Amino acid sequence: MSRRFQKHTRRNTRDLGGTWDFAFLGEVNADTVDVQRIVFDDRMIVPGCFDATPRYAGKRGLAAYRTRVTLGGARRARLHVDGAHHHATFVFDGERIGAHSGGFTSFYVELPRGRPGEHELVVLLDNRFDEARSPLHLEYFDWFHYGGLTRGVALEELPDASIETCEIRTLSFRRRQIRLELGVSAARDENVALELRLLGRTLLSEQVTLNAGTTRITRDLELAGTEPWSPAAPNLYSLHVTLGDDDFIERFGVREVTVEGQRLLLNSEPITLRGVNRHEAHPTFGHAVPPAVQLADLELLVSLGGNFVRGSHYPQDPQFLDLCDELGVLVFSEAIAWQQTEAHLTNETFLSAQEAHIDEMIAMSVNHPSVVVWGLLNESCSTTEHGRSGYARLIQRIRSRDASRPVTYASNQPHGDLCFDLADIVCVNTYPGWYFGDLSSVVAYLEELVTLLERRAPGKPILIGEIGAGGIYGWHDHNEQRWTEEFQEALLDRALGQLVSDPRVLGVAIWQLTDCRTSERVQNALGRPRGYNNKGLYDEYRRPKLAARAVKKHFTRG
Ligand code: ADA
Repeated sequence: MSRRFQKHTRRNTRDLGGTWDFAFLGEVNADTVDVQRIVFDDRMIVPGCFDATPRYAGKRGLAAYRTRVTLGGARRARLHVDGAHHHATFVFDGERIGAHSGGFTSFYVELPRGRPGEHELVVLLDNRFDEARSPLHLEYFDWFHYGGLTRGVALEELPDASIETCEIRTLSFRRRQIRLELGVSAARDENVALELRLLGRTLLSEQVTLNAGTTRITRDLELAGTEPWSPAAPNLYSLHVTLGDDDFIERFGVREVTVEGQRLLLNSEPITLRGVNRHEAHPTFGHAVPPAVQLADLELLVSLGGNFVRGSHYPQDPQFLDLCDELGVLVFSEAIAWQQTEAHLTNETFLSAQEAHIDEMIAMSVNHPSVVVWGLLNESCSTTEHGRSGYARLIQRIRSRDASRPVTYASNQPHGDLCFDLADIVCVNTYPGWYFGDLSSVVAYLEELVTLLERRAPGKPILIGEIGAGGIYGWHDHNEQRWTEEFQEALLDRALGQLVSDPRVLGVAIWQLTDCRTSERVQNALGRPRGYNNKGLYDEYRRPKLAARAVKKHFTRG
């Protein structure tokens, strides 16, 4: 919930983070449990993950979180929830008022109207695997699904006319021209004052007519005195929108991202992407990675000469994106998925859950200049006509919500993929020397792969979305045995040596920044010696492995 800038000065908001009452209920149904009879015999930190704490480590089931909220005189109040894992039911004074499925995105829960005073808020969180209830969190995925209120909760009290959405896109970086689109809701037809301020100056001040229900307000603005945002000069500006009694502050950058042939252009200049995949996970904190660790992750990346993060395989914390905006790190923001089958891609429950999740991802990240690419459906069924229909529908959903960024997906089927034409960037995950071939074949394989991709998807930029090898921290063997740090270093040295010097390649994201815990179904852990995905450049406590040295050598040379 904590952001790197203040979001409101008029709207009454309160961070509900802190210590909440807690009860682990286990095999209990959230729809039928008698909330009044829950015995809250423990406490839990929000934001946090209950199943990353020693007492509940690895437990799956229903958990109850309780706090008290005090409402003032406003008729309308709501919760702003930044990530609830992975199915949440909201109970206000004993009444079920809302539910949400799927973690890693922000959403709102309206509270009953016109009830000033103190109230009990209970959130029932279910981290069990249930394809009907939580279709976006499946047990076979190669990461550990933690449960909890991972990124915080805030209370907002809203006036009758309020700003629901605020989206800022650059129309022309040269003319410093942006388009502001506001989504406003009003209880009745009324005229209110709209004011826009930037850099201490009033850009616009006028009366606007709102209709009862929702109104869209669009204004194109030229921002004198601003400089474009880029990795080298990550200039950020805060636009303060005041509408009647409500307000909204949004931080943004003036920058354009376009694809031109095989190149990705930022403000008309070609850029190359040198980076890592990042799971938002930590052994002590689960998915609730604290800001200090988020910043350390970015500092590690930058110290290697990297400029790019693929948020694998779900939207990253808004505060992490704030830091990317500030540090000039480019982000591939990915909707949640992992090796979805044709059955998923033709299943209405899955597809509509994806659409809702895509909408939430875009709503929460659209104003981050660091986000330069949207992604979806990691390594899913892109090789059949039915699979393609799912890709087409979801890619279209992204484009309809935001046409200002290229769209891609990471394929692991370079030969048989049938969807490359649907994407703006061709992205392939590949593990030469690890899942197939040996060290000596890595360079030749990558050369052939890029040639194949150029043929199969002519004229599109080529991104290597994952490449890497396992390496267990502290395991050494100078014969370069698999799983040693030496092997991992040798493989990345060869792979990056080839990819960084190939002008046909837009970029590469190494698998992965740090090790992460994976599914408890160890039989699915792809022959790993522990229940961890040990392919990080850093171990799970962010200690560097030898491979970081090889990465730095190549990332800092071009
Ligand atoms: C895949 C997948 C990653 C991870 C990786 C691995 O390419 O996209 O999430 O599972 O393989 O470690 O095997």
